[in-house]
Amino acid sequence: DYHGIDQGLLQKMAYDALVWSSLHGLVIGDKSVERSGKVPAVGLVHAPLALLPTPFPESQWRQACELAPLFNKLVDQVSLDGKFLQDSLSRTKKADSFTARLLDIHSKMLEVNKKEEIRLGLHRSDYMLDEQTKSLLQIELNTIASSFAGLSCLVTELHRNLLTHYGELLGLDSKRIPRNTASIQYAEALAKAWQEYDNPRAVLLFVVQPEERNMYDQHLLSTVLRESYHVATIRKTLAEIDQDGELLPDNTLSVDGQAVAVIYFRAGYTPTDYPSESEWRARLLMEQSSAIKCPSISYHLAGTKKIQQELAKPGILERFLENQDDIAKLRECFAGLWSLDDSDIARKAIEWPKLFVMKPQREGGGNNIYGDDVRETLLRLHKERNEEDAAYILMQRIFPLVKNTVLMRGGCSFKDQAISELGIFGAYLRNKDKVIMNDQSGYLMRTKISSSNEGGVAAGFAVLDSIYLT
Ligand code: GSH
Repeated sequence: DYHGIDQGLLQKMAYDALVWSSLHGLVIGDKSVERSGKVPAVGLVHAPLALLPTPFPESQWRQACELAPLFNKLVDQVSLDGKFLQDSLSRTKKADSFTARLLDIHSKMLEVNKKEEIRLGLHRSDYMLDEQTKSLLQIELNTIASSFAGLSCLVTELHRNLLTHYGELLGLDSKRIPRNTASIQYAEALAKAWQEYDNPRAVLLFVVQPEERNMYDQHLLSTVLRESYHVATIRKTLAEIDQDGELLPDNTLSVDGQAVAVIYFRAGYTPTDYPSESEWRARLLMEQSSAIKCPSISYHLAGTKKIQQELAKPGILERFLENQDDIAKLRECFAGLWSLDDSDIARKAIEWPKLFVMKPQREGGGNNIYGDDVRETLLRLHKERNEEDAAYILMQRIFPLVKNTVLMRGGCSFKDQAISELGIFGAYLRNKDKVIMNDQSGYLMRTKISSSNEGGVAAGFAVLDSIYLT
């Protein structure tokens, strides 16, 4: 319990943490500074962070790490079953125009029998530890724009550094914070994919949002790519790709006259990333190209909430995986997941809305429905009897341990009650039938005030954290 720590000591540590963050690039763009996000090194601020690491049981940590290669493989297998993706999402398509556009691109690729021979997945599976049962339960699996591989390593280093200096006073040992090499491993996966594409002149394309605050997390990866692998990166928005990109006769994607080997999406996961047809044209153009997409449209769809819910149904995992042990391990971390047309569950959720979360098919945080709003929304949807219910899934609400924490944002530290969510990064690379990488690649702990229902750091609700193994 970090609230018991002497005030003077806390202030000293907070000061050191801010200096360390500035010196080591644990920073994001400052939204209050106009040119921030457009020009590097202008308007930056330390990333929101927890001052000290959050305790986490070692066995559940290992369990989460072991699951990463299994999810990597599962996503790959699911992505190969175009009919499963289309059928499972067919009702969602009628209710959700964003998913419908993604499915249209997917159908087009099925029609022309597009083969993605080289497949790169950079996923992050997020978990919470249910306090009562101590079980590790999956919140979601991100298959597009999984953030913070870069900054999470820096938070780990910051916490180890603070414990090296203050650990004795606090009774904590820096070595109990596991090392985190997510940025190196993600850069390695991107570099290896680039090598598989086998065009030494081709570049790696980062697809970015026009206004991005998390650019240093992205630049950490491009820097490793350049320094360790001599791979050049270009950054473009979807609109710029529409303008500056073209397909050459052999399906090479060319942007500003440069061939692109790997397309790494750090945008394109949310409807607001597609304000006009131009952005959708860019998405289709990239999908049609021979470049390696991280993610391809089918990897993107395999990460939707609806597919997560379908995979949790009895007998579905067996269609994609053979090893019974692997299946059992995956199933163990599945929370209760239901579609709204399960009327028994819908009735239960109207009666006890606090035990459920309603989730739309959205990424990036800030979209879920909680508490009494669950009841109201369900009753409204029931009355209206249209297709809108298919836009949502219901998930069991998970109640993690609430703990006193010191959080830091905008240079200030404050104490509050908080809960945490552990993300495990995974990297997967396959060329035809050769699996080149299938690894767990580091972690991201995020902590948020327990009274807030929303989760994302990028969306402004949570802070970056690391774990202290117990
Ligand atoms: N565009 C930003 C970036 O590239 O870092 C944000 C992307 C984003 O929101 N990614 C989601 C995520 O990992 C997954 S789709 N969020 C973690 C968080 O914000 O805490």
